[in-house]
Amino acid sequence: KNRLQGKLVLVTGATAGIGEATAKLFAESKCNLAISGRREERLQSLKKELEKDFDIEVFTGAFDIRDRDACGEFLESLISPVDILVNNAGLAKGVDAVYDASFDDWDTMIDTNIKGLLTMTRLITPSMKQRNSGHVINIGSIAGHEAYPGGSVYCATKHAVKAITEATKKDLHGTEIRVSMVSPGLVETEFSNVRFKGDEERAEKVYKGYKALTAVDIAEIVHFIANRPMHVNIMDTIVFPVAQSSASMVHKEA
Ligand code: NDP
Ligand code: 8X3
Repeated sequence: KNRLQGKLVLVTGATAGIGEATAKLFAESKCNLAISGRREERLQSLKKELEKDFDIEVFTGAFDIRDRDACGEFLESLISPVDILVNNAGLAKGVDAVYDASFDDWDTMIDTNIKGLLTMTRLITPSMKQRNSGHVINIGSIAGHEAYPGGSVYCATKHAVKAITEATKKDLHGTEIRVSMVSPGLVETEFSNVRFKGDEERAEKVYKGYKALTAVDIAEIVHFIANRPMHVNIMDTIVFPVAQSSASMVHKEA
């Protein structure tokens, strides 16, 4: 059953990976889309593809989610209120120990994964509250449930996403607004390329020797969560590839 047709779904970080796959699935359900990311060209080509294939409206916003004013301007440009907000934009930078890591990397992760997500939530939830309707779906991580060496700040940002999700649900207690989180393990996207700053060989190694999750695997779960009946609120889902049993236990063929 499609309960999503005609909804406006905002997906942050839709220029790659999980966000792009999620935007495509909502488009298949005949949702209108607002997609964001810094890479304008990718947004434009996704808009073109989805409008042509699904006869929907796609609004694009090429901006850095760390820029609060740009977030606000994009939302003001939308002609109808956002029904579903998928807070997906995020990244890891480096796997350095806390005594070695770069301050810039820390700022980037904190400003994007925590403050960017908070900005969008802060700007969009008032209109959801006014309409007593809406759904916020945050992309967390297994790194929001466990911490691993080299992940002090990335894991901290994802633990923050878990805390923000839980607190947002409680702030909206008694309303019809749903608040959910998806916590993936290893998903093969541009994530490791970004984490290892363009070292492709190192990035590829992360997904070698086992079948990692795909962006579509996670998009299907986001879509499933959104498409539940209005009284059903899925709070969190931890999703691993079958070869993974914890953040750092991954069974790889030699
Ligand atoms: P990708 O690198 O493939 O995609 C990340 C997306 O986030 C891109 O669209 C990128 O757009 C956007 N983004 C990053 N920084 C900014 C910024 N400053 N402003 C605007 N957009 C930004 O990675 P994934 O698809 O894997 O990551 C999506 C989410 O999933 C992240 O929150 C990540 O932490 C989480 N996650 C990923 C896992 C994995 O193993 N891959 C596992 C668990 C969680 P652009 O570069 O165009 O700005
Ligand atoms: C991304 C998954 O385990 O590489 O959130 O941190 S992990």
